Amino acid sequence: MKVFKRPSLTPLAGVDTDAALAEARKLIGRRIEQPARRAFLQRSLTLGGLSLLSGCSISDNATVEAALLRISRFNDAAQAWLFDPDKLAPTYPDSMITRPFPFNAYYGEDEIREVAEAGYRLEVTGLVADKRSWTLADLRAMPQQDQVTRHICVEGWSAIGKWGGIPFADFLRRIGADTSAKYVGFKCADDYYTSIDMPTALHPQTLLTLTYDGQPLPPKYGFPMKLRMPTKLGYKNPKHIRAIFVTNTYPGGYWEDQGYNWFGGS
Ligand SMILES: Nc1nc2c(c(=O)[nH]1)N[C@H]1C(S)=C(S)[C@@H](COP(=O)(O)O)O[C@H]1N2
Ligand SMILES: [Mo]
Repeated sequence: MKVFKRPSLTPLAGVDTDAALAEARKLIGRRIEQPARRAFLQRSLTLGGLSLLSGCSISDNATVEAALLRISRFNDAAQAWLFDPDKLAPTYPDSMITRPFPFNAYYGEDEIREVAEAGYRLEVTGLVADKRSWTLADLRAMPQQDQVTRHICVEGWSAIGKWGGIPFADFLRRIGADTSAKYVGFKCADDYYTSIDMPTALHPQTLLTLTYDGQPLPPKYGFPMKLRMPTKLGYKNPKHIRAIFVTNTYPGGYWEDQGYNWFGGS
């Protein structure tokens, strides 16, 4: 049985929705530079979208205000790249790493999944030429890269961390993935799952990470593997990955299937 930590969106009672949305649109207008993008976001903004963007379930005027405040505090630079598919996400010096880096999952820290290295195999299926599974040693033998980037969670926090691993585009090429396919899906050892669009999978900053801060990824950050995408919100970054598949059939995701935006970033 699944335990959902976050409340689902509640119906609106006593909320001046028109005023709230007008205010949110103003906010977006001020913050997004390109007119076409701004117009699109302003047109497509709904109260549900507002609550997804802010991680608040909107139940009264006070939470609408809290949601707006959270969005308005959203770092300007982060927002510029989050909504722009052509830009690279900012990177930071090691001195800016958030210590300790926060833990988050749909369960508490007392239930962190311990995946054993012995016997671990990464399964690869779907539209790929080479469906052999991978040991961690196989993965560590591929060329690795580091990134120090900001992770943004819809619950209203962000933190800078340092991850190392295989550029995911290299991995996809190595397994002969059909890169004209629409989706890459992920199944995790804790029953979490998510999926991303192929352009994001091929983005130069998308890494199949095996390390955190120079050490093997600890269990709380997703041992043995987390897909790290600084262009996507936290819930799109799967930890404890046990299977990767390439497909044209929409795979959804743990939070996405409960109403979180599937794109979840740029
Ligand atoms: N397998 C798995 N991956 C997951 C989650 C989860 O519950 N299970 N939570 C997601 C969310 S909402 C966030 S914010 C990040 C948290 O990563 P961290 O613990 O390294 O900060 O993991 C994401 N990936
Ligand atoms: Mo998150």
